[in-house]
Amino acid sequence: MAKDEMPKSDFRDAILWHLTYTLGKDPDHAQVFDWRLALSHAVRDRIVDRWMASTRATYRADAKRVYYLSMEFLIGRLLQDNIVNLQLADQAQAAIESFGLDYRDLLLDEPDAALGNGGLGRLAACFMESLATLGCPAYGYGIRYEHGLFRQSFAEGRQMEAPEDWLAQPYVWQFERPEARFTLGFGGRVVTRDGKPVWEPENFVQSEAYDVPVIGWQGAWANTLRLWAGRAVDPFDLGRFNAGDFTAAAEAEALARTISRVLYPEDSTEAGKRLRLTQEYFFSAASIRDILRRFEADHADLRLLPQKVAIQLNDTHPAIAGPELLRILHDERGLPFDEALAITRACVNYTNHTLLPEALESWGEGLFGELLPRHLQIIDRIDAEDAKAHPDRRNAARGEGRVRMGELSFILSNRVNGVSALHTGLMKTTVFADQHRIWPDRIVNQTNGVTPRRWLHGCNPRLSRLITQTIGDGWVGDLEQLQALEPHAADAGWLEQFAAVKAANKADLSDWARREHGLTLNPQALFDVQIKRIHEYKRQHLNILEAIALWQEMRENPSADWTARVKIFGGKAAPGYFFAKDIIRLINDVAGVINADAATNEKLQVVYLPNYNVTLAERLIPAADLSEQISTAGKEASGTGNMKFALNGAPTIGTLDGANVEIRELVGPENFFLFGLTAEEAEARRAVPDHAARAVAGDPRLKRAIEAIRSGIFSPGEPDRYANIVENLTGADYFLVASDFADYWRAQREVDFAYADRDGWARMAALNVARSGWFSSDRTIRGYMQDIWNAKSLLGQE
Ligand code: B1H
Repeated sequence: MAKDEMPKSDFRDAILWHLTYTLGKDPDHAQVFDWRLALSHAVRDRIVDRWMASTRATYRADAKRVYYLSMEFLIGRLLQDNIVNLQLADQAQAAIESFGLDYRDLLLDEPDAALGNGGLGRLAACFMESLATLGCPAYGYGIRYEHGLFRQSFAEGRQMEAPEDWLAQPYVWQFERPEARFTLGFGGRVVTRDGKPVWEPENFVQSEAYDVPVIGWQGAWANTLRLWAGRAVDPFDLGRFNAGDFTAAAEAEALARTISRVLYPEDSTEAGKRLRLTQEYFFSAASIRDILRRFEADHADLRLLPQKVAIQLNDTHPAIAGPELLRILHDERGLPFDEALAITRACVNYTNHTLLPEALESWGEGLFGELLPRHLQIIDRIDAEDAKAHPDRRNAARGEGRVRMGELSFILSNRVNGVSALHTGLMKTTVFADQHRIWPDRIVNQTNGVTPRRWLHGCNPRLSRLITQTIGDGWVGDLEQLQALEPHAADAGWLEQFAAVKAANKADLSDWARREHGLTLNPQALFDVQIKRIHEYKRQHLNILEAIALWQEMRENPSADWTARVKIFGGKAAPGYFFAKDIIRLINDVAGVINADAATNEKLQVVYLPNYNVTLAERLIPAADLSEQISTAGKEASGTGNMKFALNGAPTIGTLDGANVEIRELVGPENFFLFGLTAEEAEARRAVPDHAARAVAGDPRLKRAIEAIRSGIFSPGEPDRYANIVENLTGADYFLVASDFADYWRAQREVDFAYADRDGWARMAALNVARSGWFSSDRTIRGYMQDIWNAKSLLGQE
């Protein structure tokens, strides 16, 4: 094969061609890494034609475009996802195996792109895939962090953090766009010229674009994820270099690159740092300029903007996009303020993802005004206009010396949405009650969803095959078709096959855990999994307390008929969140003691897998028997892991929180292990004096478990190691761990009982699969298209 004979049709030849001419490698000396890149290039080629066709179709139709602005896109690995969506899996596997290589090894060689913290970032990635699947013309805008979320390891049970390095090797999925640069200003002052305010920034950086194509199911449509990187306007100061100051010569470039250097590892807390605000403005302003450039290429009348552009703010992190759009329309394009405000408001929408007070962004007006002086004036003017129209309005965007981003996003949005029914209801009665009274039509609900391509078809090939054999393959693009499985859940022969899939997935996980971590998991045991960020409201400490109590009871009563369990944990803590780090260490300490106890370790094991990420989730969820969704009611806005587990046949033990409520309604209360206070009861319980101390005193199991921690048996020689946790559990206990413990214990014993009936359990698990089709992010995106964006699918027009 010669270079000018680039093979189009034969996939095997295409891989060889790229290995040779793109990577310059002789097949005889190529490593897994080289083959993986060659395969990725061959796959990428097949995306590009469809990608261009989609872009052309959007131009041709002059269609409305959706712009999804998000600080985070937790995309994980893309090679398998792209292969799956192009339906190349069989060809790719055959080609790779014909070279004598292991196909899975190749897929796993790709770095896991962790440009996000958790649910919020993963949701954005699922949404991008569903937007493409549905043929909705859309762009994702975010930041091309050089370092994604840190890598986690444990040293003596403690979390250690190391920088993540996904860009240390070539990233095949990105296309650099050096021509799509914008120069962005920061700081400086606002002067008046010809009676008009003019912002004169003091510092400038450039935004450089990198595009990642996102291909939908069956390759019918592809959209663009555009990630911005910081670059200096003048990257190199030759004068300083010639004067001998070599480091200073490159200082501007180093500073500019700092903006997109690292993802803030906070999840559900607000960082409040100058660099964070700089990042937020940087990517929001670059995106707004790009959006306007694309619009103005074909339209002269800015009043048409709301017909052609829908902007979605993924939480408040890109909220400054609103004032930036308004500023450009008014200051730079010369529209009257009220018209610029009306246009902005008709384009922008805001998704709220949390009501936790510590997560609601606000900036000191000093810092804000230093960085964005003109935006501060614009925010004041918006507040003033609203005060005129609604004199009884409280909650201005600026007040008490701060700029509050939730309020700002709300008043600048056409629609504001929550991410589950319960959460949206709470928005109306708590954080946004005042706004809801004034604008009763603005808040709408869009319950989250997950893409079935990655979270069932891709990650669980055995279950995918069984489903397709049973009901055909239409479910991958239309997940509600899973309902057709329901009659089979009453068929003993089919249930046996279904149970065999889970058993095989568990065996795979056990093999991997032995290879990778030297662990021996009992594959007969119930795999009980809690994977998510570590946070007090998510209550990993409730789970580990139950493990301690169970262990104590097993020791006391060794001959009882215990259901064997493996409790599996995974998740990272924000580096500065010390309580969460204590919880990690406690789980690891407890695991050490329990797993070493020969009297119980056939019945109970505790395992904490390090460095939880998208790839590990794809491994664990198909192998899980039980899904732990045990947040304090009212605190988890939605959850999306909960949906992935149900879809993969793991029933939930959970509270009435977030989307758990909707999962329980859909799968049926008899297929869900409910426990705990409701959101309303939780609020009331907090007002009861000494609620935690009373709960502990009233529950001998809980008391004994806490005593064990206090005694130091899990921290020999250092009984005070967990004094903070113990004090919290018996004292303030804001997250009501003690109050919910007894009911959690009861529900867990119901799980034990139900799992002992293997046929009954398989039926319950199968019904979870059959009834979870509604949780596809395709359904969610259809909801946004209809209720929020007024956007149309262009499928069939490409
Ligand atoms: C969610 C966040 C979040 N809610 C601040 N809020 C961040 C807040 O870097 N920060 O400053 C990062 C993330 N993340 C999650 O969103 C909710 O807790 C989940 O319940 C929900 O499922 C998910 C997606 O809607």
